[in-house]
Amino acid sequence: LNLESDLRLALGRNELSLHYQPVIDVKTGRPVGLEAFLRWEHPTLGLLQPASFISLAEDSGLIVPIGSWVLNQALQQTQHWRNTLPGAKDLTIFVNVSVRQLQDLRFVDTVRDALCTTGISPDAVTLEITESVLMDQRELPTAIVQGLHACGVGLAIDDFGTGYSSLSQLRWLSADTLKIDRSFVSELGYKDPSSASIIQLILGMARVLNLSVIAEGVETPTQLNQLRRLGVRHAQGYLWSTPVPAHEIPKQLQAHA
Ligand code: G
Ligand code: G
Ligand code: MN
Ligand code: NA
Repeated sequence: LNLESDLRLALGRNELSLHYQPVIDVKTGRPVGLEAFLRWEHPTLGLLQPASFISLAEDSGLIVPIGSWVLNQALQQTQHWRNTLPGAKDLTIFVNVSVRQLQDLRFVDTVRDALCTTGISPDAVTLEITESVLMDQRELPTAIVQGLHACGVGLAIDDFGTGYSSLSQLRWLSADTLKIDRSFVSELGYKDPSSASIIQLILGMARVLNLSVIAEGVETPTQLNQLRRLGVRHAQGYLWSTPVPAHEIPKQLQAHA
């Protein structure tokens, strides 16, 4: 078994797919966006989660062609839903990108091409970058950050609160959205009030920097109520849905249309 040579063939063999998890407006309970998650249907190992192959894809450089496929697939699918499903015309899409993709100077062209080919509005698209990337700013070329802003797509900082980004780094990246790491959400409701304080701090910072906030990993009604009380407006998590295959999305969106 050589996972790397299998992954090299996976794209051409149509073994990759995307699952989608709704992002919910907690005031209305309606899905307003989707986050795309990569899956690999391996010929003998079955359905693989990204944890078992993303670092392989990054180390081998295969993340570049795979990431380009992810972007095109997610944007095309979302634009199709925006055009065909009732109540979905403003649906947004969140796409995870690895630092390895952001270091390839062709990445901005990949994004621009995907926007052109699919015709989706750049306002509807946000790229997620994990916070740890900001720890070393040299990892993220300024030309790419500027190029992405010029394309008009949004940038979100994923797993926020687990890395070490400074306010000046946040301002430099000029992100639009902070995604609160699910570790803070999962601790809500226990006796230790520190995760609620951290979430309050993140919300205050987001207000000052004019950023949107999404809470990740919401699993219980208690967590949702606490988040509402703290003033969180958008959330995602198993409370509403796990990431699901594309064919299940229309009925999820229509249930709320
Ligand atoms: O879907 P979840 O199962 O197991 O995802 C695990 C991790 O893999 C997450 O950190 C997520 O950001 C990352 N991931 C999921 N899909 C993609 C993708 O399409 N591209 C990249 N670069 N990372 C992804
Ligand atoms: O891209 P990111 O690193 O944020 O990936 C989020 C990961 O968390 C994915 O693997 C996704 O499947 C998973 N996830 C999404 N919602 C929940 C949840 O409510 N609880 C838990 N435990 N995991 C979740
Ligand atoms: Mn993410
Ligand atoms: Na995250």
